[in-house]
Amino acid sequence: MKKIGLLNGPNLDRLGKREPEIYGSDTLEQIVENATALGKGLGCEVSAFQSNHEGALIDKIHQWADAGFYGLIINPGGFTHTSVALRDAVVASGLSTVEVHLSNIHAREDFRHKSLISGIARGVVAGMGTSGYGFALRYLADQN
Ligand code: DHK
Repeated sequence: MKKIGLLNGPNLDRLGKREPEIYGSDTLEQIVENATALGKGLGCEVSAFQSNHEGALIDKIHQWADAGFYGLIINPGGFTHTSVALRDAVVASGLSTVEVHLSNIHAREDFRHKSLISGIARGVVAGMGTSGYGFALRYLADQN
């Protein structure tokens, strides 16, 4: 079984309540449930973690790398646009990484157009709502 980490950053624990017109009405719990079930069907074991704290996200990436994970699906939330440290952790992990955003960050405020993660990710999905997590998982499941 390929091990895949599903990492969600700040404020994504508020999904379902937070600006549903932008982020949709699904909760993070539903997203994790769906990804776990889809992963099983694709031969992947999905482990999920969310934190509002940069260091906790970085520690989890290190742990998953040390535990022999294959891939990482990451929605870094607001840290997308600010965190060199999170980018460095992803690079150091060697995990095959797909960046996911629920919203189309390129169609929003200028400060959201720049991602520090995109340049080191294998792929990026933005603006496809919660389906984006499924697309990322299918991609990672297909890779050798
Ligand atoms: C989620 C956030 O929390 C924002 O800070 C990003 C991203 C966009 C999303 O679309 O999932 O700018």
